[in-house]
Amino acid sequence: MRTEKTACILCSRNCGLEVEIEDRKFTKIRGDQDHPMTHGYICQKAARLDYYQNNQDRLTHPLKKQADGSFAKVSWDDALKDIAQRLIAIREQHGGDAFATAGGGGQGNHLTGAYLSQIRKAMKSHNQYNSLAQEKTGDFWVNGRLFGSQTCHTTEDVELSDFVIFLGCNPFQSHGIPNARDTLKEIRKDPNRTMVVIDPRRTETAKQADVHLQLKPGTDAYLLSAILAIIVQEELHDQSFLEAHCTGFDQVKEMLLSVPVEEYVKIADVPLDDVEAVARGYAKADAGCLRVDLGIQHTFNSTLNSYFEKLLFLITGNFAKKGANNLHSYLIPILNHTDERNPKYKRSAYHKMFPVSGIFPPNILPDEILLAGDKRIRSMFVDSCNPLLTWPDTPALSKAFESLELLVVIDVTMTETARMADYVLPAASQFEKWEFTGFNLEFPRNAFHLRHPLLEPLGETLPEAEIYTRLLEEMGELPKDFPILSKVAKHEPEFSSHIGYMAGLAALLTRNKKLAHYAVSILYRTLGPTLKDDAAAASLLLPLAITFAQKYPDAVRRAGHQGNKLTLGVNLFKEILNGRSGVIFSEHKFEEIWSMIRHQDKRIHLEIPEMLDAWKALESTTPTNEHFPFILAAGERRSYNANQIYRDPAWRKVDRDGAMRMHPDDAVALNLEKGDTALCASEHGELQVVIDIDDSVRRGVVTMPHGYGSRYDESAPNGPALNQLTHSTHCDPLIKTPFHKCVPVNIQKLNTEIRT
Ligand SMILES: Nc1nc2c(c(=O)[nH]1)N[C@H]1C(S)=C(S)[C@@H](COP(=O)(O)OP(=O)(O)OC[C@H]3O[C@@H](n4cnc5c(=O)[nH]c(N)nc54)[C@H](O)[C@@H]3O)O[C@H]1N2
Ligand SMILES: Nc1nc2c(c(=O)[nH]1)N[C@H]1C(S)=C(S)[C@@H](COP(=O)(O)OP(=O)(O)OC[C@H]3O[C@@H](n4cnc5c(=O)[nH]c(N)nc54)[C@H](O)[C@@H]3O)O[C@H]1N2
Ligand code: SF4
Ligand SMILES: [Mo]
Repeated sequence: MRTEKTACILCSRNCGLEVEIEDRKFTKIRGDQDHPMTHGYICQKAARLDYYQNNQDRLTHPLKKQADGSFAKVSWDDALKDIAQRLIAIREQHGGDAFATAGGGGQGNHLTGAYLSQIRKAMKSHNQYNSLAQEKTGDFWVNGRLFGSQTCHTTEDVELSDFVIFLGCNPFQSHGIPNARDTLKEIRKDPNRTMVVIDPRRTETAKQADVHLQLKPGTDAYLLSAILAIIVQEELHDQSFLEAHCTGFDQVKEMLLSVPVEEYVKIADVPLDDVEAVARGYAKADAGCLRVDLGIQHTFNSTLNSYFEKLLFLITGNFAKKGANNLHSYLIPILNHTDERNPKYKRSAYHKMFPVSGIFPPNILPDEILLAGDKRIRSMFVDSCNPLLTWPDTPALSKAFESLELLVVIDVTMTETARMADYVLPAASQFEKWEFTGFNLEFPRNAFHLRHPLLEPLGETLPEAEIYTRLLEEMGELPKDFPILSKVAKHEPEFSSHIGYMAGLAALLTRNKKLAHYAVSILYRTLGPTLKDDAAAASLLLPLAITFAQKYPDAVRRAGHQGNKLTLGVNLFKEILNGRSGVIFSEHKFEEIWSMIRHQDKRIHLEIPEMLDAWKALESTTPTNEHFPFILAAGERRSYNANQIYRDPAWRKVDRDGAMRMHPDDAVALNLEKGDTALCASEHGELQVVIDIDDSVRRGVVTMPHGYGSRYDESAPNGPALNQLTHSTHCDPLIKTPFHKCVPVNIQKLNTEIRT
């Protein structure tokens, strides 16, 4: 038995863990007190982490689909050779955009994305599809316009705020903020702090709030414009902040002065007094803070909602200060800036859709495969993602994947998507290799946790770094060795801080521009073998740490790292490599935020013409009708779901069926009781569900959990496979993020069992 440090990989918080290991099993799991952000905090989900590691669906060797549909074991060499040849043939016959990738990292593994992106480069493809573009790209697009770059991402200082609004998020279950349950408890206990929740359900978070605005689903755009209007009509906006830091407020103000507040509040179906109290309280707070998530992003007007949300903290000056919303810096550059007004960013072939932050939305994918004719996507790599369950419109996506000439899935387990693949390549699990997350989105202090392997890779599994590097070599894109650079790396004395190596690498990439696309794999093959504890896959952190330290030397020094211009970044790299609980890498000052704004005038541009047009065109619609009278929130976060990361249903302590929550009055009207089975049908598909009676939901609204529906060990689906009900066209017209929280459905009782 031994004890090791690592982190939980089930949500973006990646809480630090201490695990006891016996015979490849995690026998005890507790929070790591030494983790610089989470300080020992964990939630109930982490305790059952071993199911991720050890389950029947774990892959152990490469598999190739046979003519009869079954899989046969193949060697890595044969698999990679054949895949390489087929990729080259597709690129030569149809051009690079016949290839696309899906995924590239889940909640805890972003190292793989850096290696996967090189395959897109090798294929000359722009087609990056990722789950972020079915939730957050509306937010990123708005950031691009407001701050000048889609990489300007906002974060929230909830812990130090005195007036927090949780808008369309349920941090008690979904986390998303540091040490969520402790943080919520502290706000609740403190009479000088206010918590507001805006959510159609009386969630676990709402139950702790001072004010809960239980709005009608999908009406956030009305409620938010009413709140903004009250603030401006009562002159509670921060004029001096707006004058000092923003442009375009006049156009926004003009719109706000004409908002019919009472009418809009009525549409949202919440008490006007409460709305006014929230507007006034937030505008007058010393440090108001807004935290949002899927509740506004997965519903009607999602991009406009993101715009309103940001206007709210900007017009009240709740920005760039303690306890408010802020920008942050990145050690791992997970987002790009791809402004659609710049023709250099290619659009998709069929929908002519533009990427946001470099990413295309899953909602257009079925059509880009099935309907784009000669320009269609013919081949895909899917890594750390299970689109067949998690992306909208399973029937359409399934048909599309069926038609691909080559589908390769890289995963740790056999998934619904993997079952459709021509090749399934087994990755070592996140506890069998070096890994990290790029979800380090905090300000002013930010931490990074490089996790070391705790176990040997299972069977023939390989880390993605090795899989993709070998594939590039097989494709003839990357020489098998770089003798001079390897020699420099090997013989450079420790005290020289990799200066000779970095100079050698820069010289190589300048001489051979094409190789610059593969810098990550070159680092892996040359610097990698010289790093202790076989940390080769993490060698890309050297240039990233150097770049970060050059950009923010003061923030790195404030975080406790030392060194001169040449050595500061290298020292940061070394501390990251050696730290087992994670390290603080930056400590910013609030005034540094202004230099993070990317507009040349360093101001925030409040006027976004597309959003003002969408605002003018706001039209109150009722999604339900006589055939589909209920609104289904398709994808709720609960105590025992964690995306599709676990496959063995035994991990769930409660809610094994992933029951549908329904208001007691609706249940009576449908003659349903707790535990009954019913048929839930949308216009596009149907699912059998188990009913739970719950008065936390509004009448006419039902909810089902995300993260169910997998066919573990080839068994029947475990709970609702929600995306059988969703459709790819039910999405934001501009950014194409799905309206999962607002799916019109009908519900019919199935069993006729008579109870006594
Ligand atoms: N337990 C658990 N935690 C998770 C995950 C998980 O699968 N399980 N997944 C992780 C991931 S990938 C993500 S993106 C986050 C998501 O985290 P959240 O967004 O916080 O989670 P959800 O429960 O999907 O949705 C949040 C809330 O939106 C509300 N809502 C529904 N419709 C509307 C509406 O029209 N307006 C408003 N204002 N609210 C609405 C719902 O009632 C719900 O309480 O969670 C992360 N954490
Ligand atoms: N209807 C509906 N659909 C939704 C949602 C919803 O609320 N409603 N939520 C959406 C949201 S917000 C998100 S973020 C997505 C999430 O959905 P996905 O992007 O599909 O991500 P995960 O479910 O986390 O899938 C992770 C996959 O990665 C694999 N994996 C784990 N570790 C590794 C590793 O080290 N290497 C490799 N190669 N693979 C690994 C797991 O086995 C699993 O198959 O789902 C979305 N889908
Ligand atoms: S699920 Fe999220 S909040 Fe819970 S322990 Fe894991 S990382 Fe932390
Ligand atoms: Mo997500």
